[in-house]
Amino acid sequence: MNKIGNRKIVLVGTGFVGMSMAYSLLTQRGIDELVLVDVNKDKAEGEAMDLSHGLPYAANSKMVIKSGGYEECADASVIVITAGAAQKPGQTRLELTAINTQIMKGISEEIKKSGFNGVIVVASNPVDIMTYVVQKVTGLPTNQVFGSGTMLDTARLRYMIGKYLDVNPNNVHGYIMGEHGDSSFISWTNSYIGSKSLLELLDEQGKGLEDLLEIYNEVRDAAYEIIEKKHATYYGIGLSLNRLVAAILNNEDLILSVSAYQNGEYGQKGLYIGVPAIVSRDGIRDILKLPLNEVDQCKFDQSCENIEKIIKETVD
Ligand code: 6V0
Repeated sequence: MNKIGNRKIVLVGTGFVGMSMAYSLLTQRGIDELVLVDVNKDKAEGEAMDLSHGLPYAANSKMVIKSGGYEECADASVIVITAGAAQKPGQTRLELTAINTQIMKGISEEIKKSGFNGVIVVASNPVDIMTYVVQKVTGLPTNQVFGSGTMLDTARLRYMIGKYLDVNPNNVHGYIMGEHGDSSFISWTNSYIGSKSLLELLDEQGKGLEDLLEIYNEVRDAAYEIIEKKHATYYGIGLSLNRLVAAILNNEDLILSVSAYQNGEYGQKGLYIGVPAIVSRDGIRDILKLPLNEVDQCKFDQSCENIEKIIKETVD
């Protein structure tokens, strides 16, 4: 049974990404306990001390923040995994696979031993593959394990389109789908500004498709560019994970583009990949099926093929 009642979160991996999320969790009211787990115990302990000292000014000043081991997972409601090696300049996410697969296996075995039965969110890269590994090893139902997928890419897209059209990014409805990586894509025909078709709006304003393609390229290359400039990306994903945790804890039924297990919704089965999905207390409640045109369906299938190939070569 899901133990959402106790509103306890375990974060595994207290690096840049994990701590960006942890810091932003302090802006939420609904969290009772946050436990930091890291192979580097001193780091986890130091981070817990540092964060705790901000509690008098946090949304919930009575939140308990501490470092600990995997036994803390037993009664947790959500585990977020951000452990692992990060992407180096010039390195693709997929090249990280071999190292991070081993790390995910070790962590998942410990989580399984604890008897955890809540929701696991994976952010470690390559996220679609790492989520697959975590689900396989923990043996938890596929809806209870999912990845941050293309949530960050979608946030970047909404931000950039919002700026381009001068509308609030909250009114930009469109999803980056596919692998969180080079083969991701956006279904423009399923993108809306408010309830108006994005393509119709552009047509009305005499704007061309080239601008959209440029925006997509910027979204796709954003991680590479940021890593080139500051060696890592973490605030965007930290806030994305913070939003995901809230959606789970508050049973929000919020539609987000995450790495969800495929049961044929888009014609593919047996892998995790970025699609819009309804996130609630039990993890993924359902996948939103968008009517993909032939070109987009081909892109989706190709992205799945890329992921499956890597899984066969490095994981299975
Ligand atoms: P980081 O700052 O090096 O932190 C990684 C942390 O993991 C360190 O504190 C390590 O000590 C810890 N760690 C390593 N092995 C283990 C283990 N076996 N058990 C527990 N802890 C361990 O990396 P950063 O925080 O920048 O990145 C973490 C992961 O997030 C990487 O795989 C990134 O590629 C990935 N990202 C995912 C994004 C997404 O959109 N999903 C976005 C950005 C980064």
